[in-house]
Amino acid sequence: MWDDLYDGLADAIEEGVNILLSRGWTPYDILTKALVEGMRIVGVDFRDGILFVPEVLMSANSMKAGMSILRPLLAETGAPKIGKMVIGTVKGDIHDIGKNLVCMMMEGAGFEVVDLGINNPVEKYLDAIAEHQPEILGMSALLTTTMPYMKVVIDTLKEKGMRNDYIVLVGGAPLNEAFADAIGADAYCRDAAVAVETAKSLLARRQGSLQSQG
Ligand code: B1M
Repeated sequence: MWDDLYDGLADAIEEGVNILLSRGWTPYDILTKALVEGMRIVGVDFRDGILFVPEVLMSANSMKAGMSILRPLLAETGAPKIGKMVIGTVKGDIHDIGKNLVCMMMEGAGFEVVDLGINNPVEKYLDAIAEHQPEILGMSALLTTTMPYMKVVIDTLKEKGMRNDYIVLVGGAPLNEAFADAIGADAYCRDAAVAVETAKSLLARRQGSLQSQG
């Protein structure tokens, strides 16, 4: 499957996902061991100038084809929703595979997720949080040139006196904890599993402190 992902063969990836499911693999293992690991290999060769944008786009589309089979399976918990998150990739950035993965894992963990897609200016985030009233705001950036935009969004929340109304989680390959601290986010999430754990623990802490205030 890593080779099929590398070669951008979406049909073969769909077939591979279905074969692994029929062999009893869990959706999570297929996602992480087959798809995410395959995409990591694509990323290395993209970085090294062996693969180019059109090829990587085909790999990305194949990854999405596999993810679309897994998405309903991961979301199938039937449990009541434990919280709501609005998430989007920031302005200037069209990378969405990692963000989509975060959406899938959050849904699977029982969160309601409002996905704003890619290339979001601050207004889009503000409109969405006004409309959906989430507890969590998530932002994704994959480029060193777009990650500073997260600070624009957080600073705008501060200016409007709304910063403390939301848990702000940020993620994406070029980020780290120090960056998240520097821009005033609540936490940096290394991957989708960490995003779920962090969302759950910060939400629990927040609900605890709200209860003790009340
Ligand atoms: Co682009 N790209 N790309 N790319 N691309 C990178 C990011 C790059 C590192 C490749 C490289 O090594 N050169 C590089 C950035 C370099 C830098 O900024 N220093 C790069 C570049 C340069 C570019 C272009 C500028 C190339 C060009 O046009 N010359 C261009 C930019 C376009 C734009 O955005 N304006 C571009 C375009 C593209 C494609 C369109 C071809 C395609 C994107 C397709 C798509 O997403 N639909 C693409 C891809 C696929 C990649 C790589 C190869 C893979 C990214 C990916 O999907 N990873 C990437 C190389 C790399 O990252 N090693 C690269 C798999 C994914 C599962 O991981 O996204 O890290 P990731 O998500 C993880 C965590 O980061 C975290 O959880 C996820 C799941 O575990 N996470 C969050 C992510 N977001 C989160 C949000 C959260 C929490 C956790 O919120 C709560």
